[in-house]
Amino acid sequence: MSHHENNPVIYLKDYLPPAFLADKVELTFDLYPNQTRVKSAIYFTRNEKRESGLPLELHGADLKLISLSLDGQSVSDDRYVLSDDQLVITEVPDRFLFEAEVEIDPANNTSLEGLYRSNTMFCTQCEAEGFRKITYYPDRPDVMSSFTTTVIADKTEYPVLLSNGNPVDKGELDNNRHFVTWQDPFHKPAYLFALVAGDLKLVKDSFTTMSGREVALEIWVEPENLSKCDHAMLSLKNAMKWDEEVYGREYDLDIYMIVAVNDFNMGAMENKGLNIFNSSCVLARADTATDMAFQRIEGVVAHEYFHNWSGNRVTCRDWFQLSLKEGFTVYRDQCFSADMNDAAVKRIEDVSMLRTAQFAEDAGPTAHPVRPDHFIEISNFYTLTIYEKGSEVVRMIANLLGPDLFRKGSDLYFERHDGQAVTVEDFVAAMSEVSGIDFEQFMRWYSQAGTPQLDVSDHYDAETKQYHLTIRQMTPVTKDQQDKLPLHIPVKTGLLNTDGQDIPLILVQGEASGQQGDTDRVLHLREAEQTFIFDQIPDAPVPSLLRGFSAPVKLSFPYSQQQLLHLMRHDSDGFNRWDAGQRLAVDALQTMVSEFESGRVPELDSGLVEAWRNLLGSDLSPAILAEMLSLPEEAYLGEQYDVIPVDGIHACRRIARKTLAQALESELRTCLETHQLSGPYKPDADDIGKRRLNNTCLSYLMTLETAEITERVWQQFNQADNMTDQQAALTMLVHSGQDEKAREALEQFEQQWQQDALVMDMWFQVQARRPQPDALARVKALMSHPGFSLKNPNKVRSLVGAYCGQNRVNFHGLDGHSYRFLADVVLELDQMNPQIASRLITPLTRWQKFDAKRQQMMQTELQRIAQAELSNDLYEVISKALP
Ligand code: B3K
Ligand code: ZN
Repeated sequence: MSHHENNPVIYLKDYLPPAFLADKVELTFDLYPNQTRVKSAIYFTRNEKRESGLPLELHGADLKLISLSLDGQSVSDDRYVLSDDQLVITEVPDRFLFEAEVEIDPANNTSLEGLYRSNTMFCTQCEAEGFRKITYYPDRPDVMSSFTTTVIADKTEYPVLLSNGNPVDKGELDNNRHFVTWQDPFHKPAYLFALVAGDLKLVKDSFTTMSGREVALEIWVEPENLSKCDHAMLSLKNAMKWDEEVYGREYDLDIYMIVAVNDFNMGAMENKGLNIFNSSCVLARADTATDMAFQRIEGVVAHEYFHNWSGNRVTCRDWFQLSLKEGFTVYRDQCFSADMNDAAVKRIEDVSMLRTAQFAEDAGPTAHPVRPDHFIEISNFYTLTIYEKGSEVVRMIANLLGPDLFRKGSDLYFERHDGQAVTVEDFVAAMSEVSGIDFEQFMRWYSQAGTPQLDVSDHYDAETKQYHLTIRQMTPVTKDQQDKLPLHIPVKTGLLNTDGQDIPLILVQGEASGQQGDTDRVLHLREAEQTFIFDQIPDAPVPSLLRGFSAPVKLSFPYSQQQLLHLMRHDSDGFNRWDAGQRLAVDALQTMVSEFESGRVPELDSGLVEAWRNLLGSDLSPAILAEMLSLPEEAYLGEQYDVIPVDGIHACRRIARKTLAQALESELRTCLETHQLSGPYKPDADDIGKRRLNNTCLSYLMTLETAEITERVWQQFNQADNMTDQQAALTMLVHSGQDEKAREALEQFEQQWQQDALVMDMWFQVQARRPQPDALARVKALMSHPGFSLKNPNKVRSLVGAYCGQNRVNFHGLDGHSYRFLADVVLELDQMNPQIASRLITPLTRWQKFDAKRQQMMQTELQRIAQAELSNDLYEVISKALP
């Protein structure tokens, strides 16, 4: 564990090109669990972009140096300096061959970074700075090289030996060992290096690219998972085709491999030609995985595949540019999923997540711009801001250019920078060049943190038939930045007449994309305050603002209930139709929360009940209807307050659900009967929508707590042929007040699924989220369950993460026990896996949003953590979060 005082802040402004470039790298791994030997041969050339005479500086961590030579001569002790994280060799020539041998200990590597063991296999995770735990190397993304890798291991225990590129040699060795040599001709940074060794089984397919080349597609898994790979394989083929059609991008190697690993810090990793996946993001079968899991797998498989161009062929100059590959690739995977499924539903899901979690991050102590300008530990910057807000920034660029110019821009970017490590400026320059659009002001989206707030007001002049929209923008101060400047914000706008039809828009003041007379226009907001004037508007319209969520901002407009109902019913923009309903629900729930806080009995506005009744009688698609019937989540409601009334939100949302169920019981039952599914399970958009709608209706009805509904849910739990319905029923039973039924269901589920780690994750999660007050005791008890392990990130997330992050009413219990619990777990975890520890702590860092008593208890725990010897990761987060 390194101490923070040794690990200074790194600044973007200090960037310098590398002193040496690597032309060619040859690696040999002799794999043993505790004593793996890594031999490296690296051909270095001095970089002309830097001054002459600089020493060779290589990164290295947790390595035991065995031997070192330059051009075949061993290096004497006085020519190099070895520290905890570096090897520095002075007086080296301009070109030379560097050779080293090191020893590492994969079996004791619990950080899951570098080379480590997961069950009985060896695997790697190098992004961002994990390669330095494998051998000495300039571990920075702007050093790109070809790699040849030889893997040697026991033939019986590790029959399968994989690395990047194409296999070029293999053979038998003494002592029951064998080897395979892999060659990756594409120059890549070390963070894209990968190696896997294990007793794995193969699911094989192939894809013919648009130029007619055949690519072998391989998914490698543990034997018991062979039946769970079909969906990932189909998703991969769809993604390959989509990237050819939509971006003109073709795959480049002859083989594309995916390996499923149980112990993995994130979702997956885009290593060149050898993606390594968290098993939760590859494995799915109808009876074991929910619809949500199926869709996540489709998205993640595509995301990693799309990185082959946006990330691998064109990579980042330095880690400050992380969103260059991540924001762009998330945008690409979101568009792909929208094309494969229901686009409006996909947008609703993505925006919900952004508005709940990313907005909270952007307002909290770890707020940072899409391109940060400093960090202590880069692993802390794989955030919702880099990924999701980064994607929104690319989406805004795409919307400003339109599809044809955006494609021209991406073509130019990929062609111009193929094989290079580049910056956000290079991406935006390509977009600007093909469109002639000036992005100077827009670039502030990359440098300014915080969620902009738009306050909109309107005025209709019956005399001139003109309609005025005045928009004010303000970005709140964030912990990292005091001064905020106005942004260039695309506000896609429509106006509805009294019949609910879109009015042709003739703009006579203000800048907008599109043609005069179009029914929606993208208004270009640039000033702190600006008025847009529309001409020839026959009657006072209802504005539909920020259609499709055209910018990642909070927008307020003094809508009346009537206006929101009008939008809910008629808006031609599916996203805004949903959003109007959410605004209506937020208003109603906020009213209830004030009643609750002032000791009155909260009552749900009858206007909302009628709106929901109308929804149930409408002809909306099941998927959209399910979204529209769902009340905003507690976390989103919390975001509407400066001080979150945790208990009020929880209580009122429950009351509101029950009120709706009582008032709309017969409509909900009819809806349930109308959308029954038949035939075998299919994870397509239609069936997913129907299952979602049925389970939404059923969970409303479950609040009535009648024996008949409970029996119905119990039957679904028992008889479902798919995990979506089984898991939904389990959740309804466990979260209802009927403890006996809950216990029975959990026992049965455990009996049925105890052999399946991924299904058991759901079993842990459903209990972690249980609203009853016994939740913390249960979570603590479950940590001793044989299926739980603090070393496995999926388990930690399912139990501790789900409890602290999603069970708000219990986590924020006024006894403060949960705060202490989280601090204890994080301190223990930090010793093993700093990346997971520093993520898990998030809920405690958000103390600003709670009342004085809770604030004080949360701060006490943060201070207690700060007293300990911490990893860099946790130290950085704690030091930002402390008052
Ligand atoms: N690029 C990886 C994330 C690596 C995280 C390292 N701490 C997954 C992805 O975004 O595709
Ligand atoms: Zn990514």
